[in-house]
Amino acid sequence: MTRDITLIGAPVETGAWRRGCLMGPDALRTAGLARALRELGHDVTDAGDVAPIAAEVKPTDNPAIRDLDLCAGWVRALQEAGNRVAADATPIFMGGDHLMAAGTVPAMAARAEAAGKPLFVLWLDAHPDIHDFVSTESGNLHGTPVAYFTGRSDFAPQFPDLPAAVDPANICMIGLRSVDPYEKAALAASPIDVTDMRAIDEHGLATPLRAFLDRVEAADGHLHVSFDVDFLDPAIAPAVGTTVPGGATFREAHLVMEWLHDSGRVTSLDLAELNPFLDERGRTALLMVDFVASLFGKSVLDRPNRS
Ligand code: B3U
Ligand code: MN
Ligand code: MN
Repeated sequence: MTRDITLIGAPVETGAWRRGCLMGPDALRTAGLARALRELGHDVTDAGDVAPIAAEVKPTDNPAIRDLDLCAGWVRALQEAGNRVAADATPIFMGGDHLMAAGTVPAMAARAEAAGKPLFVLWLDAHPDIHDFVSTESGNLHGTPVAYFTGRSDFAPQFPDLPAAVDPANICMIGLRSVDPYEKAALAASPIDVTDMRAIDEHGLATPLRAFLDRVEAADGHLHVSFDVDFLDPAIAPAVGTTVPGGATFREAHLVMEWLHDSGRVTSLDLAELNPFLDERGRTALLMVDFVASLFGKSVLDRPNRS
């Protein structure tokens, strides 16, 4: 299937403690993202980078929170950029730290709602990013997008009112291995489908991912994939500020991408947390391009789609 793919740069870095994610979109461009997708037959447009909307927002009661004004401006700008994506286009949002998902996911939820479909979210990450303004201890707002876009916590008036919330029952998280106590309790009380690394070691990725993709199919849903580089093991993907040992292997991640392709369900993608300042000769950026190629149809052999 040939797609209209729009690349949208989201060089937000104020959600993370370490600087450098600002360079993420350009590193993905340099690593040949557009070329790899064109070689697979897709139509690719690079829409350039989004810029934050200048904002001055009411301070919160949590003094730990960093760069709130800039973060709020990014969330607003990325929602507006997401709202401009055509109904039949497949956007790839090139981050940027994971705060980007507070902009991209609500826009994709609104787009799905306009099409009369539910939005499902596959969250590939070492972290659940389900903190809020009150619970975050680090103050890094890349740890908060899931609580925002599910409507679980109140982010008003600093972040925009949600155009459409994502039903937590439609979220599947795979790869978790760094979960704060508050987040543990939040997940226990939520219908979010969680597969941590222990479950992957015990049963593999196949069962939870296939079950989730079957649900997306049965509901005829849209599927947004939010891919945090730290989903991967730091041995293969060092260019990320928050490395957590024991992540997905090269083969596991490729298999996830291939199944996502075979499902035909992916309608939008975030590439989050790539920090090129921490990379080694561009290897993480090149690896991410390779995974995206798998997601959009690159395969070793031609084989009939699995059901
Ligand atoms: N949960 C921690 C750590 C973290 C979340 N997301 C990333 N790191 N990348 C926090 O700071 O909220
Ligand atoms: Mn994340
Ligand atoms: Mn993470």
